[in-house]
Amino acid sequence: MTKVTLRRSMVFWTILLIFAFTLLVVLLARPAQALPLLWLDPANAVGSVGDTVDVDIRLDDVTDVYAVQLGLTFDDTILQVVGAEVTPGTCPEPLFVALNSADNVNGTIDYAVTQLAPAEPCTGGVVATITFECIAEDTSPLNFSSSIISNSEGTAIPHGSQNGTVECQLGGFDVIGTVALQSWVDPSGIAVTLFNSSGAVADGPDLVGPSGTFRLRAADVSDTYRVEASYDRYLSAEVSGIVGAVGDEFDLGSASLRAGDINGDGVINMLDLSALAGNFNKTSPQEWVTGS
Ligand SMILES: [Ca+2]
Repeated sequence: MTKVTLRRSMVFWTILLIFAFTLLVVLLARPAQALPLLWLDPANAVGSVGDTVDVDIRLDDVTDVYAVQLGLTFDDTILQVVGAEVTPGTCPEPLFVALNSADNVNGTIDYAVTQLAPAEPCTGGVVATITFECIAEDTSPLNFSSSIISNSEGTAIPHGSQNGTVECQLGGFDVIGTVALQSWVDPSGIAVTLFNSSGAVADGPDLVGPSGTFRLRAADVSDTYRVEASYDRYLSAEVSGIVGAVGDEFDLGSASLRAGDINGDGVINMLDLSALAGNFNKTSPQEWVTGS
């Protein structure tokens, strides 16, 4: 091999190498083609127990859509689908709904829909809307179990899918406060109870500790509540007309129960006073006399 041939060969390989490198850079720099995406909006929905929460099934980054069939699973101990079916969306236009059912016992949703000629193919949007009712405080996964997207030629469109969750939080509001006993340092054991407007116990009775503080849960913001604090030999105290919005903290402040209801009949009168007066100046322990 002559020197000239060798030099030409080196030049050739160098050029080839530069070309290959440039090609690699160009290929890597090219933006990735977005795959059509089937997803849930919001991906992580939040609702209150006893209330409903809407989740859209969406299809985006797609063209030429004519039909969709999909399956979803959810936790039926946390969520129920209102009406046991979903609300059809706009893509595909629900011109023929082949399947629309939610199984609230097994936690499954099945939806199949297609457009009909001469409707033009759609280009993404809301496939359907699910209205859930939150029935327990917890987070349910919301997972695609299957999905087929078809174009106007009846050919499957490759796509990705993104699962989501629905979190059910306790609705309602907290009622807080502090209770004490007149002439006594330790309020431990005072019973604090929250009643709803029907007079039923909504929360408690909670027995307070040495701090005297309490926190009760009013679950229904449309209701009006009453709190009562009681302790043996003391007059009870109450606050009524308690209302609040979700997440509120209703502070009742502090209350001191009045001492002296010896016979526990809800009034301090001569009966209590005479019982007390009859024992005036006596000390413990008294003689153990049965029936006295
Ligand atoms: Ca009394």
